[in-house]
Amino acid sequence: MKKRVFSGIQPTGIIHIGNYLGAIKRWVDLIEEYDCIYSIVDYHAITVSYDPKELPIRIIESAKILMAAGVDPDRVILFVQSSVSEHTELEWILNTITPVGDLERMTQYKDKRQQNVENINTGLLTYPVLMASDILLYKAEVIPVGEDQKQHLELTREIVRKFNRRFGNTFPEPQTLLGVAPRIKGLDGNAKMSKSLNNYIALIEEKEDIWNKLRIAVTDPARKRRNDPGNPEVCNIYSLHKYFSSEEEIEKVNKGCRNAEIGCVECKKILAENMDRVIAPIREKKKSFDGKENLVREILYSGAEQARKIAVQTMEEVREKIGVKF
Ligand code: AQP
Repeated sequence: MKKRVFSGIQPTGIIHIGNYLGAIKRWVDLIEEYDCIYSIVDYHAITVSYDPKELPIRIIESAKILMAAGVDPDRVILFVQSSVSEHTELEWILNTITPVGDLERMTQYKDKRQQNVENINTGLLTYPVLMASDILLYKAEVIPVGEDQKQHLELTREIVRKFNRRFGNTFPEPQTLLGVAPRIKGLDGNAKMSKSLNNYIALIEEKEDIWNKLRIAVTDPARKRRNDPGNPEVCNIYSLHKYFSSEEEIEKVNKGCRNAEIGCVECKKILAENMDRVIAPIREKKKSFDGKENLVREILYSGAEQARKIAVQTMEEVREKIGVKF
């Protein structure tokens, strides 16, 4: 029996290279060895302000990008969270064993509170409980995510221990599997690359846009002029080279920056070329799904059907264990 993997992504319609290197690339690498379930987690996305007319479009766009990046629906279950109502059902039950204090301590909740002062809703607080139910509904054991989700997974393990102690052994403790780059910084060179901060390069960015964004990206702030030597260790462009450029090029820009042989523009040009080499096939494949929205919908419906079969079984067991089956 293969171990089960679960992970999710919010349907913002944009997947950036942080999401890709932090999680999605791992999703794809795991397909061969594991039984993988991947979800477009729309109920997570409605905790912040959004346009209900746009959301269905974003769901489909996200599915197209995931498939273009290698999430093959013939080999994994790919579905939309809200299509399987057991997610929210299990969440309610898990809510009853999750201390409010634990949720209030979550870093993401504290950040989102500040970013959404006009709407600090309960969903922001209970987000990690829904995430726990996403995972536990499928009894997943391996969870590929970026570093920002580590704390939520620790809480999921805590919820598992509590549930199993109280109601008998039911769920395995899921393990966090960090991506190849657990925390990609945004083009501001400071914050996490993030859609809401608009400091990202999209996974389907056009070549000229990759350059336009990199051109103005922050480098070593102490390197004021072309002839100043720079420090690659504090330069975000250098850290991005590590994921897109060859060993020789990384060495070349490292040395060239330190002795001012290479300027930031040249360094960025090399990165832009290499980045485009990775992004171009994904971008083109994504375009091949454009106009085929009905096909994408069918894929997601069929994924939901497969996911539901597992979810229903888990909920049968959970209902019996917590004493509401009579
Ligand atoms: N900068 C990042 N570096 C590494 N991994 C990252 N992830 C997100 N940003 C980075 C990982 O991508 C997966 C899917 O993320 P999500 O859908 O939960 O979105 P997010 O983390 O909320 O991404 P954003 O861009 O920061 O969205 P907004 O701005 O809307 O909040 C997760 O595994 C995540 O760890």
